[in-house]
Amino acid sequence: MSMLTRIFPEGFLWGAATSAYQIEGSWNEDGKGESVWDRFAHTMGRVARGETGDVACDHYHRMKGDVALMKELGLRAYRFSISWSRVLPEGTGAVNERGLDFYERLVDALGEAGIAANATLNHWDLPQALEERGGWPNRDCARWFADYSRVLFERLGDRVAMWATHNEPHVTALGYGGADFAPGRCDAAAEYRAIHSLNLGHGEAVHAFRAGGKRGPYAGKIGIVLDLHHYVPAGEGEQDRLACERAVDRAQGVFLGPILQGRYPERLMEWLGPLAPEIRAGDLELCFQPIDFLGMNHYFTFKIAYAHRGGLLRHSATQVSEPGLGETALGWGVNPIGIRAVLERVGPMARGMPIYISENGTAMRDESDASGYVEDRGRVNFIRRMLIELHKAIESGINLRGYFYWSLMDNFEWASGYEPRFGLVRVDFPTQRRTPKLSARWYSGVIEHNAVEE
Ligand code: GBH
Repeated sequence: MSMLTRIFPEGFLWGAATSAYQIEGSWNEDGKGESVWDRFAHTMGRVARGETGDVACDHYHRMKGDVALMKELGLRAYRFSISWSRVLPEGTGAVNERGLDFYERLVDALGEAGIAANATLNHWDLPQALEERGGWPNRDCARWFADYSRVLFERLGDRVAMWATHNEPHVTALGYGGADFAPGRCDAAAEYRAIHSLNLGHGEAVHAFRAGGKRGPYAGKIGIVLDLHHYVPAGEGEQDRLACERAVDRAQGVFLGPILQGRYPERLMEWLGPLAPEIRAGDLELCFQPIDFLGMNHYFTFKIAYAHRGGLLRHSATQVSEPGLGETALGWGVNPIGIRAVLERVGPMARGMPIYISENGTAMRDESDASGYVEDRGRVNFIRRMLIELHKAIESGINLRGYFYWSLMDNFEWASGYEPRFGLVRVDFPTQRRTPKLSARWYSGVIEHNAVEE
C-alpha cells in the first residue's frame, strides 16, 4: 500500500468542540437561569427516553480535569459555548457573577494549558425568560443578544482568541418552525422572523465587538458558525434543481447572503411571500459587518427532490453516502467529497476570508471494553477521509485555517439524548469517567505531525 503524507500548512489550528448545554450540567446551580433547552428537555416527549442535560458530562464541576485532558491530547484550540442564562439568568439586566466566573476560570485554565479559546455566544440555549418575551422571532432579541455579548467581550475580550456569535442559526430557527429543537413552536412565520433577528443580533454583536468598550478593540477575532452541508439535486430537471436551490437558500443562503453579501436570496423571499421577514431600512447594512472568519460545521450530503407534499419548500431530502461507507448511528450518510464541494462553493463568497471547520464528526455505536476503552476504527477512518479532502481543498486555494472535531467527548445529543456517541473521549455517564478512544490517540498524532497519512 502506498503511503502519502499530507502535511497541513504551518499554524493550522487543530481542535475539538463542545457546547454548554450538551456538557455542563448544573442546569440550575450557582444562580443559573432556565434556558429554552432546560424547558424543552423537561417537557414530556421532547427528548428520547426523557433524557435531559441536567447533569450531562458534569463539566461544570469537572472543567479543570477536562482541560487537563485536552492538554494531554495535544489540542491547540478548544471550541466551547457560553450559556447565556448562566451569565444573565433573566437574559437581560443583572449579571450572575458566579456564572461569569465559571467561564473566566475556563478561559484562564485554557490559557495556562496553552490552548486557544474559541467561544461561541449562542449555541441554541436562549434564556427562557427571553422566550417568554417573544424569543428570537421578536426583533428586540437582537439587542438583548448584543448586550449579553458585550458583557462577555468586556470580561474575556483580552483572552479569547476567537468568538463566534451564533452556532448554526439555521437550527435555532428550526426550533420555531418545527418540533425537534427548542422551543419547538411549529410556527413557520416565527421561523422566518427568527432568521432575521438572528442576523441582526449577529451584526449588532460584531459591531459591539469592534467598538471595543473603553479599552479599544479586543485582541481576538470574531465570526459566525454556520451549518454548511452539501446539497445535490436528485435529477437533472428544472423542478429538482429549483427545489435544491430553495433548500440551500433556506438552510444557508438566508445567513450567508445577509452576512457576506448584504442581501437575502431573492427567489426564496418571493417564494415565501407573506412569510418573508420584514426588513427595515438599515437592517441589511447592520447584518453585513466585516467579520474575521467563517466557521463551517459540516456533517452530510443531501440529495434534494421536488416533492408536492414536501412542506412549505416543496422538497424532500435523502442522505447520500459514498459507496461502502454506510451511515452513522444517527442515520446520516458519509460522503467525504461533500466537505470539499461545500468549501469550493462557499470559498468564493467568503472572498478569501479564513475558514475553519468548526465542527465535523460522526456518531457511532461505540462499544467499550471492561476498562472503558473504545477501539473506534470507523471514527479514525471517518476523520482521516475528511482530512484528506480538506487537504485537497487547501491545495486548490481555499483559505482553510483549522479543524475542530465534534466532539471532544460523548455528550447530550439534543433530542436524541445520550445514545449517539460523537466523542474522541468516551464518557461513562453513571461514573463520569473519561477514557480517550483510539480516535483520540490517533488525532493526537495528526496534531503532533500536522499531517495525515493517506
Ligand atoms: C451540530 O448540529 C451542532 O452544532 C451540535 O451541537 C451537534 O451536537 C452536532 O452537530 C451533531 O449533531 O436541515 O432541516 O434537514 C447539527 C444538527 C443535524 C440539525 C441536521 C439539523 C437537519 C435539519 N443538525 N438537522 S434540516
